Amino acid sequence: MSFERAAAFAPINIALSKYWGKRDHERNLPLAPSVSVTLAELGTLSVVAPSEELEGNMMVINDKAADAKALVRVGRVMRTVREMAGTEVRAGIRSVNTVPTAQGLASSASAFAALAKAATTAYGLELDDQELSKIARLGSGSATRSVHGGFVLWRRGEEDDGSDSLAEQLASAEDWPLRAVIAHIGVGPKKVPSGDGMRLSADTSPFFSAWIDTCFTDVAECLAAIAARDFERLADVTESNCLAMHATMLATRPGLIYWQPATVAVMHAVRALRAAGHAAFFTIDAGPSVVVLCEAGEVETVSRTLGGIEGVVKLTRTRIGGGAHIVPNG
Ligand code: 2P0
Repeated sequence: MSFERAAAFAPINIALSKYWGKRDHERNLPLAPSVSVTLAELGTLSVVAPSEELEGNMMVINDKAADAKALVRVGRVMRTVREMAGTEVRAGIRSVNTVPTAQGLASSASAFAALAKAATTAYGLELDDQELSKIARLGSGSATRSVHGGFVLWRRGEEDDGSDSLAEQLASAEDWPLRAVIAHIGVGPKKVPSGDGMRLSADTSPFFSAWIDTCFTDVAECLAAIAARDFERLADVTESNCLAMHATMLATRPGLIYWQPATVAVMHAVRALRAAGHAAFFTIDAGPSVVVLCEAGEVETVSRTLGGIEGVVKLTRTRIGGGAHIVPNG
């Protein structure tokens, strides 16, 4: 069998109802379902080139050799792809991010969705996007959702082998063309990787089981809001789910404090905008930066407001976009 080099791009996604807790740390199986939107433009380009001459996978991330932790995750994805393709042939892999790594904007989500798409294509596998999302999940939980564009549900699944823990699209970017303004609040790489933070929260946060229960009702609320294109309803559930996750993080021992003063200032500013009739709401992942989702007509007002907040170092405006895709000649 011959294999061919393939390049794929995948975007980042931002969760509306979040993933913070695993039932299986090897397979990245979540304790609860989650819902996200896929953002346009920011993401990862991954190039996979199978070669008979390689004895192991070679991996370069942003022009540097991948570290041991990244290689373990990449190895899980590549081993599964090789098994499905029925080959021992290894590959050279290059990954380039257009989003700062480890700042609470999900670069591992785009990286592993792009890797899954490029690797399955390079090894000649023809998978639909739900099957592809399961392979992306082996690298990083949130990557499950970046395979699809638009609004996405990652099902918890019941099976121990993860065969039913996959992502599906709920609505496309065209169905509900919201915009996003990202307020970058930079303080360098986060100290606790998400997987370690989740384990610590599960072990020590007194709110953890209530948090997981909340996710099931919040996901149902997100599905209803998205089906009805009900902005207010989506705003309310997204902000409260984000705050419930951070309450759980804060109550972890030792406390996981991802916010900076500017993070809190942005939340208050967005709340004030909404109270004044502007269609905008916030959400925050495991880092200080804030993603504000808004209607297209509000981008200018939101940008002006966030740009005036001390500690916001950069704004990125973007749209909701499509999912992982092959880049011809990439
Ligand atoms: C999310 N986060 O739903 C949540 C919100 C961070 C806060 O998914 O260990 O990097 O690779 O499965 O996917 C970050 O977790 O963790 C994450 P792993 P991942 O987007």
